[in-house]
Amino acid sequence: MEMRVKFTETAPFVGVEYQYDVEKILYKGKSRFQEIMVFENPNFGRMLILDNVVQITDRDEFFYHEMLSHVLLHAHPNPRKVVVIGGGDGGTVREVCKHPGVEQVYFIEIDPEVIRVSEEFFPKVASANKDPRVEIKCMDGAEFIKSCKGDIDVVLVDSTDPIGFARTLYTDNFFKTIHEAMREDGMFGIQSESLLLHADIIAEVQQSIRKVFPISDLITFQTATYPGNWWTISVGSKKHDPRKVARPVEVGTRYYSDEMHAHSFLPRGFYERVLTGKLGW
Ligand code: AG3
Repeated sequence: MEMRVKFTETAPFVGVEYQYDVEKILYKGKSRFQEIMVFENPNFGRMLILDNVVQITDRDEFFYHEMLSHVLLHAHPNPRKVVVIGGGDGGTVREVCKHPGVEQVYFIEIDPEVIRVSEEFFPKVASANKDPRVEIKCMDGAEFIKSCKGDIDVVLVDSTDPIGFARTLYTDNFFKTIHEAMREDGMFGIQSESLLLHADIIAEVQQSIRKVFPISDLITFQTATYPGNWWTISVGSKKHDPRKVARPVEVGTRYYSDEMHAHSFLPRGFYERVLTGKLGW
């Protein structure tokens, strides 16, 4: 019988485990912060794994990166300065760079090894790292945000799961510093796990955002390779309604569109139940 090598993800906070066939391990190493692995799977292509948790796959990374970037960048009428925290693979920065009006992108990733490995094994994902508008800084995102002077339009937090060193990115304090770092009509989005498996985490993040921002909301979309598959991005906004497309969609995308924008948000009644933790599961 043919023996297949398997990878079993150990994602935090969940009682299910996803398992993938490993065709070939392309990279395995340890940085100052975490274990990094890249392998090839017959369905998803190359997969990037940090501390045994799936971060991206060749096949479905675009859903996540497009939804994290374009919903807010189109709800904002004129985003010029954008901060991306985390997302060392470069996928979010690549999507942000599709907007010709964006003048500056601060790419803040704590672990330089993730950037290096992604540039080597995921060149299509890391393709905008050399864009002249992109400034890469390898440091703690919370520290960087503190140093901003209120001139940021959009902040996108593309973090690993909220444990370990990513935990500080999910606190009231961090949301407050984001609020201060942005202009009077700034907007921010942070990946906030699965609606089906982590409703408690989402409610907590949403309530923290509500304490700081007048407008909060939740973007949801599907992803094959994160547990629970129904994934979320929590949104805080100072002025603009994230549900409204503020300018024409002219960027080249595979999934996001103005029609998709309308489908990105939950019906308001259901959203209120998510926010108040009354989903009943
Ligand atoms: N950011 C992490 C998404 C969370 C994945 N969680 C999980 N599989 N349990 C993805 C980085 C993409 N730029």
